[in-house]
Amino acid sequence: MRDDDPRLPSSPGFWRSPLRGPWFTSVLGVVLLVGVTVLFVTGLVSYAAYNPDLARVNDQTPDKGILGFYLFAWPTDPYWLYRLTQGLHVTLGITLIPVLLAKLWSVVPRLFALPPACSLAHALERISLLLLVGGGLFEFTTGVLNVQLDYVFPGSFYPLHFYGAWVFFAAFVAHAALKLPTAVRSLRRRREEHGAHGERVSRAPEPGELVSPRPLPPTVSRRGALWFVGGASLLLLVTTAGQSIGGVLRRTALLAPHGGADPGGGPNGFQINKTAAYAGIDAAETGEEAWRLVVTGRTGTVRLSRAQLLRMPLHSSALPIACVEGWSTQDQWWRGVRLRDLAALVGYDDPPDLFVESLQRRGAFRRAALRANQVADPRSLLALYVNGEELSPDHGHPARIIVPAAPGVLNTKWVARLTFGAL
Ligand SMILES: Nc1nc2c(c(=O)[nH]1)N[C@H]1C(S)=C(S)[C@@H](COP(=O)(O)O)O[C@H]1N2
Ligand SMILES: [Mo]
Repeated sequence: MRDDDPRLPSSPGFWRSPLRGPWFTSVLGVVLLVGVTVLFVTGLVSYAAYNPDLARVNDQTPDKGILGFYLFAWPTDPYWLYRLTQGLHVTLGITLIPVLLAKLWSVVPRLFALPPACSLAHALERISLLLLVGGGLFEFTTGVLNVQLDYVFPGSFYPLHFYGAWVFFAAFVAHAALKLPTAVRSLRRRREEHGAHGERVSRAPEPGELVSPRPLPPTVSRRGALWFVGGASLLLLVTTAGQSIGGVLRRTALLAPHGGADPGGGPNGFQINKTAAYAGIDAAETGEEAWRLVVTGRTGTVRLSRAQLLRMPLHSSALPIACVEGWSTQDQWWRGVRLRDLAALVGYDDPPDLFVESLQRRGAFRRAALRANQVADPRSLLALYVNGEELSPDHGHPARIIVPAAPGVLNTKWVARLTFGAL
């Protein structure tokens, strides 16, 4: 068998699409260069929003070590910050899927090229490509599975997606640095082939290894193929973005997950993540008789009934819920007791960090840690009402946390216990 036997994928003659070529690959590459960079940055930023460095409960990524070098105290302003960063992260990630697939398709002959390596430098380059392609597929797959299938890797999604992101992005930077000059050259060359009004001036065949030596007759132009990829991305965009915008546009989010719990209408009629039934919340524990909020701090522990909480000063704030999965609600009017007033009750004029525990006995999100700046914000509440009505069981009755700009997962529902300063 010879190396150039066109029946073998290792032979350039095996690959016959007339679309493959440096221009096609470069256009897709430049789109990904911008897109993946935005994904990486919004991903890191959204990770910081979890307070992963605050306590083991929020995040179990072990030994993130120097990879956590950039972590910072997530602000509470603007109050829609996480809604923006995570909406962008998820929506852009989904929108880029066709571009990623087209890019991989456009270079697939390279994957089979033999010999596997002709020099050490070449071997290193091919290993970096393995990390690039593997890392890219891994990040996109885990991201989509997490959004669509509701945490298939319970608890372990964060470390997987986080470590994967660093591997992928490191390989991505190396690849971009190596290939950008070639990409720019082939894009420029293509432009020079077109006159001032876009008419074709010359049609020299494109050089480069990606071009098939024995192409089949074209059924679509390269430009047409790009329109097709762009159209697929656009379709994903318009069927996804609605979940982050919320309100009536949520209905356009055909690809949004969680058709499951229908929030119904009325004041509590907005997106529900986990229902009370799912979380195993027993109505007997949440009733006026049984439920007590246990607040612990410097001066000891106090137990408050709902009636006692209602005698404290009540405040309102308009805040959204924005989930890591990319969906958000529009602003809802929450009413309840300020977290900093509860901190003052147990001896803190200057609120410290806060550890929140729910009535829920199992499940990843039954507890969360909030940072002092989040507790101190006057809009941060232990909410008892939403939009003028008592919280529904599914939205966390009798009381839930709501904090500006925080990821939904920190807005603990069915709160049972608040521990200030214990972190
Ligand atoms: N106790 C408890 N609180 C919880 C959760 C949970 O599963 N259990 N889910 C969190 C997540 S991931 C989100 S996005 C929000 C969703 O709030 P909602 O269902 O009222 O929209 O609640 C948060 N609070
Ligand atoms: Mo969430």
